[in-house]
Amino acid sequence: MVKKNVLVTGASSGFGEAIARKFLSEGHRLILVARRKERLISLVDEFDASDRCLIIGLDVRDRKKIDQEITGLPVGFKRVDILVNNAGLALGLGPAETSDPEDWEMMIDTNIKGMLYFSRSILPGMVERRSGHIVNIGSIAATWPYPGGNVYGGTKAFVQQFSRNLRCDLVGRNIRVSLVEPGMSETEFSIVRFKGDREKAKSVYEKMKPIVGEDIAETVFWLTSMPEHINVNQIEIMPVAQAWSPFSVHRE
Ligand code: NDP
Ligand code: 8X3
Repeated sequence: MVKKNVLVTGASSGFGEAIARKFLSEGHRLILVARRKERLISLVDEFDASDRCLIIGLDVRDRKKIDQEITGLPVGFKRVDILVNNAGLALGLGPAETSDPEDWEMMIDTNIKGMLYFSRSILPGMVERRSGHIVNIGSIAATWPYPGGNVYGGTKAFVQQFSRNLRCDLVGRNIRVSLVEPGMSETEFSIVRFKGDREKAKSVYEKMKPIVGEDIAETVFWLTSMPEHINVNQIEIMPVAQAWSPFSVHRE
């Protein structure tokens, strides 16, 4: 495989970290983005890969900073071949009427706007070069509602529709867009959702085998390695132990 420049948002943990590890182990050049810069530094040190990695510590809600960083990418990293829009989070699992509107804003600003800002900043270069691949990390929550999923599910439905619409915009320009929609996966996701309550987070994956970061990293690596005339549009992945429920019916 030709060595590529791969930008991964949310590379400090979970899927993003696993995706970064996979591409690093395959010899690619990485642009690693997250707020916890120290974790990105440790990852690069572990691979002894400072010559083929660029670390960008930022909050994906900060559009100006994203534009500044992408405009100022150093020689060697200017051409982003693969953008993985992965940074995201869920906050809370309560019903809408008691949810914290600040949590809603945080999810909307991170999961939706962060993805938009990075895509908008990187797309002109891809369009000019007539080459590139955007991989968006959505969720099963985009399609399958569950109690307490409200705004999180809404943000991932946006990710799903944006990914499909982007394909329409980009047809004929030789740029690929793929959407990966995982189900239950043990990362730091539930620790964040339950605001640091590690016991509660652990109980989500009790007595079942969840997806892990490496599973999603393999998927992203596979779909970006497909022949250039192939676009994997959308892929939904669940643990074998997870499936849909019947509709809930309230009876008086
Ligand atoms: P983690 O909490 O382990 O990782 C989330 C990553 O996103 C971290 O690297 C974090 O970095 C980064 N991030 C969060 N907010 C921001 C921000 N404002 N600016 C920059 N980076 C940010 O969770 P996952 O790996 O599970 O989550 C990755 C993606 O996968 C998310 O979009 C999530 O919605 C999605 N997903 C998760 C599933 C699951 O069950 N785990 C299932 C389906 C989808 P830092 O805090 O250092 O900034
Ligand atoms: C995370 C998976 O089912 O907790 O996107 O919403 S779920």
